[in-house]
Amino acid sequence: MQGRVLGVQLILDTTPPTLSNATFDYLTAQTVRFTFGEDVLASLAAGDFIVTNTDTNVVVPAGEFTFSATGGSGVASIATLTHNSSAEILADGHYGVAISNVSDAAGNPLAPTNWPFFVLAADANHNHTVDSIDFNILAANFGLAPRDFSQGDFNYNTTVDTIDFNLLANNFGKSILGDASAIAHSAAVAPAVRPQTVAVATPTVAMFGAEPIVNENSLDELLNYSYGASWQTTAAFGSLIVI
Ligand SMILES: [Ca+2]
Ligand SMILES: [Ca+2]
Ligand SMILES: [Ca+2]
Repeated sequence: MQGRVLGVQLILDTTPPTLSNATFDYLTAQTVRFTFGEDVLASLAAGDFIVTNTDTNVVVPAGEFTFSATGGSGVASIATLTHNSSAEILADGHYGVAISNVSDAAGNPLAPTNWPFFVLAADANHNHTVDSIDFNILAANFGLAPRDFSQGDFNYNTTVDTIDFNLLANNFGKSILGDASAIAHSAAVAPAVRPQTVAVATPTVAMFGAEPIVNENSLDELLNYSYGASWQTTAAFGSLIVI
């Protein structure tokens, strides 16, 4: 009886993993989510992801995030970092997530990767600018719960209230453009009039107009429209918005 030689085909994986998708999920928390092109689960750890405010070059402390990873053999791995609710919400600005020490089962490393995103409080529709569109969204949801960021819950406590109102008032007219080079421009076009945060009052739904505010309204027009005769000046508005 002749022996048989069984053929064994070795398939060597020499292809490094890729980052196939990345998102900043901002609706109910501030979460960055990364999907890789293949299984890299065994290599994933919280320390592989460093979040830096690229406007200030300050690293967000790792302890402010909760890390998780899912996947398995033959499955694309997903890593998420969720900014903890116990920490202040991430400050407005541009951010980059540096990803390192990620590799597939064969040891092929992910090329050094830095993924950018931006944070702008009260930008309900996430279009880089806080304007009357966002104001109308907040007004339509004021006093309601549960709501998410796109509905005016800008501090992630599920309720749209004066805290969210103040975040919007403080950022009204502010833009954060898509890349760091735009920051100077953004600052240059910031409105001269900014509400002050000095006194205490509680806006109610009744204070908001029933009709949408058109986008070309100035801040003063918007505030007069919203608050009527009792709130004719920006100064009066300023006295309204503080917690
Ligand atoms: Ca591979
Ligand atoms: Ca907006
Ligand atoms: Ca809220």
